[in-house]
Amino acid sequence: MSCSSAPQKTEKVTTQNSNTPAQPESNYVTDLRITNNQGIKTGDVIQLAFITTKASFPDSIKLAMDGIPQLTLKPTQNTFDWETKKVNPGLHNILATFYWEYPVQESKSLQVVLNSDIIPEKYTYKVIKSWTHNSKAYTQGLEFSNGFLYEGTGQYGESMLYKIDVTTNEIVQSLNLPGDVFGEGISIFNDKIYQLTWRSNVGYVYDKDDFKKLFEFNYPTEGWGLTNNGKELIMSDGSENIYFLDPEFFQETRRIQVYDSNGPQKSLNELEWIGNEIFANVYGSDRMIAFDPKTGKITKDIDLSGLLNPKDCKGPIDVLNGIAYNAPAQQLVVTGKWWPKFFQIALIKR
Ligand SMILES: [Ca+2]
Repeated sequence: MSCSSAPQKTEKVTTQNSNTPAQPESNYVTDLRITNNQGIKTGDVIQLAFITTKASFPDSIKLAMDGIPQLTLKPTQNTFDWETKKVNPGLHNILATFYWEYPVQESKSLQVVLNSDIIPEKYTYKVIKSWTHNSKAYTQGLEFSNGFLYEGTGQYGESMLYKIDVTTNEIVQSLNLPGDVFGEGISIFNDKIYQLTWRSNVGYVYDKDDFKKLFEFNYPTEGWGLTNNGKELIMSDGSENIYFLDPEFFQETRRIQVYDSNGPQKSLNELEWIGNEIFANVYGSDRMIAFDPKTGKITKDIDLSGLLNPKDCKGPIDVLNGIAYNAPAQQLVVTGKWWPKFFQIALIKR
C-alpha cells in the first residue's frame, strides 16, 4: 500500500497563521469579475476575467468556494472557465489566489449566486378528509408521533404545546409557554419534544411523556420551523436558509440554501421530513414546497389554494401553516393559523 492511498482530507483554505512567515502580497490584479453573472445555474460554466498591471500572466490561479478548493489553473489568457458541477445552489463566496513568481501572491474575493438546475414539478391536491382544528391555535409546529398529533402554537401570552388523540380529536396533554415568548416550530426526537421561539433565541426541550421541561437551548437566528431526520434537527428562520443542528448541543453542523431555477425561496416556515425530502410552508402563501436536503434544490411546488371553504371561516383566519406526516399510515395532514380545520390530503401531479 502506497502512501498516496491514505484518505485525503478536505483541505480548508484558512487565513494565514501568525506563526508562519507572511507571503509577500502583490497588488497587480486590478479587477476580477464574472462575465456571465446572470441566472447561472448549478452545473453551468462560470466565466471569469481578470485585469492586471503586469505584462505577464500569473504562474497559477487557485479558486476556492466557501473555503473549499475548487480549481487550479495556469492561465494563458485573462479569461477562464469554471464548471460548477458539484456545488449547491445559493450565494457563495469565491476566493481567487493569484501566484506570481514565488513567493509573491495576492487574493481577490467575489460572490456568485447559483440557481438550481432543477425545475420543480407542479402539484395540486385532493382532500381525503377534514376534521375540526382549534381555531384559536396559531399553528407554528405540527408533527405526528406514535399516532398522536403534537401541535405547537404562537402569539405572546397564548403560546402552547399540546398532544391530540387523533381518534377522538381531544387534547390529552398540554403546556402553556411563558407569556413573554412566541412559540414556533416543534419536532420530536429521541422521546423529547423540541420547541422553538420566534425572536427570543431560546428553545425548550421537554420529556415527550409528561411534558416536563428538561433544558433550554439557544440559537442565534429567529426560530421558525423545525423537523428532524432521525439524526439531526432541521430548522428554518424565515429566510431561504435551512440549518442542520446536532440535537444534543444544538450546534449547527451544516446549512443549505433553498433555491429553484429562478432564485432563492425565502420565507420558509413550518417543516416536515417526508421520505427523502423536506416539505415546507412558504409563509404568507398557499404554497408548500419540497426540496432535496442534500442540495437545497426545490423538487416540488405544491399549490394548496382553495383548501378552506369561506363558509367554514367564522372568525379570523391567518395563513396556511403546519405539515405533519404520519409515516406508518402514510397520512399527510395540513392546517393553518387559526384555521377551523385539519385536512388530510393527497398530492396530485399536474
Ligand atoms: Ca411539521
